[in-house]
Amino acid sequence: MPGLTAPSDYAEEPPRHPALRINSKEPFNAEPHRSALVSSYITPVDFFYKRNHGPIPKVDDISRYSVSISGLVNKHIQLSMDDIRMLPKYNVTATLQCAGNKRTAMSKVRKVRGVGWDVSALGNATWGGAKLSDVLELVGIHKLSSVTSLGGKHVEFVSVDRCKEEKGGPYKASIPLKQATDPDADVLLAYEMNGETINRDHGYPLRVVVPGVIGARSVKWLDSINIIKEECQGFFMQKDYKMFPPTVDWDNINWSTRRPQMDFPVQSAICTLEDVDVIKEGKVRITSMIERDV
Ligand SMILES: Nc1nc2c(c(=O)[nH]1)N[C@H]1C(S)=C(S)[C@@H](COP(=O)(O)O)O[C@H]1N2
Ligand SMILES: [Mo]
Repeated sequence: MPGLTAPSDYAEEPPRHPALRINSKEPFNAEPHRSALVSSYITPVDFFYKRNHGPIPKVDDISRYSVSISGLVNKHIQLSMDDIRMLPKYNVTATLQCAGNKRTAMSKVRKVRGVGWDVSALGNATWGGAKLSDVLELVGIHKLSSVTSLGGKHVEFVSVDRCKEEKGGPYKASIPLKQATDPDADVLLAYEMNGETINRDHGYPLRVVVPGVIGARSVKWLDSINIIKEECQGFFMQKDYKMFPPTVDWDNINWSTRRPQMDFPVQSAICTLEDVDVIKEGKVRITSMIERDV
């Protein structure tokens, strides 16, 4: 049996906290209520939003799990979990935010496609793992390089989960090689979340975390890394997660005219109130999360 497999249906989903607001059951998409989101600076794993495009993969035998690195590099390798754990371990506290956050509110202005989210499709976690820049050195790609000797300019991450958008194929995404090889960009292959082994919903046994970039590029259940010339041609890079001016609609969209969305500022929202709450007229004191924690 291979180390990591993708179920074809939802019969073996992991348990989830009953307090989550479920936006779609299959695939499972859920977020915490606003008050739960702001109750701590580090979002507990149970309350961290879960964003999936298919059934959650399963590890049958962790000793057989490996991630391959191939493509436009001279050396192709397979790394086991032990190999990854042998590299220096970093803990990076970073906010992961889905590009679809606040979609429900946006739809009130103009209809948006996709799963509806309130304001909590984001979370702040401490991710533990190896730096991608260290991993890429194992195949001879030096720190801060933006092109390999064979012409590779992008790093593609491929999972095993089956998505209908990929016609049953796996979820995938890429980032520029320059970002992947920059130790200061803190791109991780993470095996821990908030000090514990990362759970199935969040990418067990290994996921990518790309700080500062839309959540869609932080590929979960990592199966292979490919060094490629052009950016990944997957659905979520080319036919989704792009920004267009208001003149563009579904009947006149030309996807190739825009780059995939990458950098994404963290959004703010008032979380101690729900949309239906009413407050008295007058002065209101607003306290930020950061202010509360320091
Ligand atoms: N393999 C895989 N990786 C994935 C996804 C997915 O469906 N499959 N969803 C992406 C999206 S759109 C987001 S916003 C984040 C969500 O990560 P989380 O569920 O750990 O919060 O994972 C990304 N990585
Ligand atoms: Mo997302």
